[in-house]
Amino acid sequence: MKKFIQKATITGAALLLTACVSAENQQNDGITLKNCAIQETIPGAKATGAFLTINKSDDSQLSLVSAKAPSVTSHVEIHEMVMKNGTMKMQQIKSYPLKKGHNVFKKGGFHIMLMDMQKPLKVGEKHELTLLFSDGSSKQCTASVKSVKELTPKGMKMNHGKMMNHKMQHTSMKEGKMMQDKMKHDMKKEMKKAMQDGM
Ligand SMILES: [Cu+2]
Repeated sequence: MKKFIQKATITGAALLLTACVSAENQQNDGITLKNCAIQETIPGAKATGAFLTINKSDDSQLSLVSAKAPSVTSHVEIHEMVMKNGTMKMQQIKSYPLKKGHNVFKKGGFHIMLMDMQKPLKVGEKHELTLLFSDGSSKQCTASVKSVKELTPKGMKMNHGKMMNHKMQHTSMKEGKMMQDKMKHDMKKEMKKAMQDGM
């Protein structure tokens, strides 16, 4: 009997160990990647954006922590677009908490940034994109290189208007119209620059 318990314990420990090991670098079954795409490189730019929809099927806590695109570059970051002093800027984030359902990475919003690229990407090329998650698992998709036009959301301009209105609600009435005009101007400039950088 004692021997049996010992054996059972060892088997249990071995199973646990196997489970831990296989969680590392395992394909995450709760995650589905859709519409994987990379924007063509704009002449002169060394960076471009990668976009996709990450669908999470369960309520588990999971974050996107990094991404890889070895055939494009070794320098990949996760970016968000933020309003700073009335202008739109993109900045790196360490992780992106995934909600249940669709998590959309698109132009003008959260995106994967491919940086320090050695050669330009042309429409029609395909590159492997690997996403790495907080539990050590990963998921891969094949991203097609698409044109700037194809990847720009149709309602993008409208969304910016919405964002601006939201910001205005937090601004005192005094600062009013002047700031709104300045913001419009700066945002146009920043968005233009960001687009040139590949966003
Ligand atoms: Cu970016």
